[in-house]
Amino acid sequence: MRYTTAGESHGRALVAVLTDVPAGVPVDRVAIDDDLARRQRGYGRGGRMAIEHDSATVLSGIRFGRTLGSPVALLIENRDAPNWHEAMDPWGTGEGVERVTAPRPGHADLPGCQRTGSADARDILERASARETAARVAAGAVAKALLAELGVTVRSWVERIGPSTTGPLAPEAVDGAVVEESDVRCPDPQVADAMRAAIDAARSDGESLGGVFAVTADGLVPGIGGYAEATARLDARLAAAVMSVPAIKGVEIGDGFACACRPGSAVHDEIVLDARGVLRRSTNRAGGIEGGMTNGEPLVLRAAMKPIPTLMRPLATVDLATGEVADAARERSDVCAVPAAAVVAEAEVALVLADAYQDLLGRGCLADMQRALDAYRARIAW
Ligand code: EPS
Repeated sequence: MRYTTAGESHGRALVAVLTDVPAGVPVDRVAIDDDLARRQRGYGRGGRMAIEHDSATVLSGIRFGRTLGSPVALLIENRDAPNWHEAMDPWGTGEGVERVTAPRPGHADLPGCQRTGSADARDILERASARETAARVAAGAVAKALLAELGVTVRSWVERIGPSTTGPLAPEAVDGAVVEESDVRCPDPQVADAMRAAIDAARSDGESLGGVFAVTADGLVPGIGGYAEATARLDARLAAAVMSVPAIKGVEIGDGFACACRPGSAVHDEIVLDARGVLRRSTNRAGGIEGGMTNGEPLVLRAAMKPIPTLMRPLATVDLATGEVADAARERSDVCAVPAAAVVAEAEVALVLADAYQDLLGRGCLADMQRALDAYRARIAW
């Protein structure tokens, strides 16, 4: 399955369209809206989150709670839109609407204006805004529904916000219920306190903060992805998908960058037969991927998010209208959106995994995919 989205941050609505969706997948509307709510939560979010109560309306592709095999279109209304009617009017003249001409360092503002020839960074920032990721989360919830039927679950947690970190955690050491209760998605309550304090300090300093989150998937069969073609490699597909989330500057799988400074014997995971006679690994430094394919261990992916570029104590810029030195534009924004980005990355990971499962098991309907999965498991035998 593949998706595209449409919508500006302060336009009427966001839309996600998913194509190549297998028929017969049970989809729970509550699960979609739960994921949308999880994306909205998080200590350090801005005023917009008090306005929005994101909920997906199904426009097509789902009937009686099951996918039809036709494109699934999902609509999320922007409750803030009426406050921006003049600024975003598709048919207005724009007269009297203030332009954004002081591009923010680190934002899409300047390269976007250069690319498009626009003299108003609002033309760019409306779409570059992470508001768009709500549509991705709705699409990702459909991918998660397919994966659940294939025995795969995707979850996330936050390991670092600014200076406060737990260090890397293994999936089995992370209690999912604790993460879901935490407003910073951190499983360690003491580190979570330090994260909140760091966000408070950043807010009062007019600063913003980034961090590191982990996404993991359990229940994967070996061999998902591919080694024969560059475009089939699962690690490459996952990295591209997660890097497409605004503000993500780095992605690693398993021990990632740390592997570069260890000898091979301290990097690779020995192959063992477990008590049930299943081929496993004694460790999971590879993060569940070898040679561009799953190896049957949990997928472990980490991503680094930079601090949001909108600063209430702004950096210097050049005003595009006057050529004069200026303070960068201030827009209402978040101090920290790392917990939200983790939920968005879950969606991206789910969409890639669902598509890679379809590559192996077929694309027509869920029942055929499940039969193919049973046969595949039986053939692997161990
Ligand atoms: C966001 C909505 C936005 C911001 C944030 C993410 O709302 P507004 O711009 O109306 O305050 O809170 O946007 C950004 C971080 C960004 O880079 O633009 C959301 O729904 O996630």
